Amino acid sequence: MKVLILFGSPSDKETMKKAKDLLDEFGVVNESYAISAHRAPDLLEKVLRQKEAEGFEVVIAGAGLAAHLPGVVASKTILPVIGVPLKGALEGLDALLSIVQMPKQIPVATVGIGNAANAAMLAVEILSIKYPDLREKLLTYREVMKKNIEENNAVEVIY
Ligand code: RP5
Repeated sequence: MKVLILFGSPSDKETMKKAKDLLDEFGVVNESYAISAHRAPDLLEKVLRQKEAEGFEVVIAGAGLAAHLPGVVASKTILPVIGVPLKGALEGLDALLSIVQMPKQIPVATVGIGNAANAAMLAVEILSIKYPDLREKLLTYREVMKKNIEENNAVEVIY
């Protein structure tokens, strides 16, 4: 169970940590690298090849502004790629549209702006198809989430 977390710049680190934290919570091995698709495309290719050889199974890729990283990664691997649009300008709408509007045949599964935790959640769901222990953890997580929400929602709202 291995997830590769990539982002375009060290300035993306704080937001992308939410992905790492959730993967850690589920016991999914993960590694993070800040590699710019624009500024260091050769290094990106090299790291991708290396991590594929090491058995990484899903890639989470976060980027802001022109946000080409997730699409470039998707072009270079057949592993599922989950894109995280990050706020840089235009409140992240630029990155969202860039990542979500991939042309046919090379998809990037895109989560909400800055929602790196949901990218990790989706990665866990993908991996749970293959790993029964992870599937059990995910079912328990959902059950706990539901109970917490139900308990809170059962309390009358006081304004
Ligand atoms: C993108 O440009 C990065 O993902 C980052 O969100 C944005 C700004 O990068 P820096 O100029 O801070 O390196 O490629």
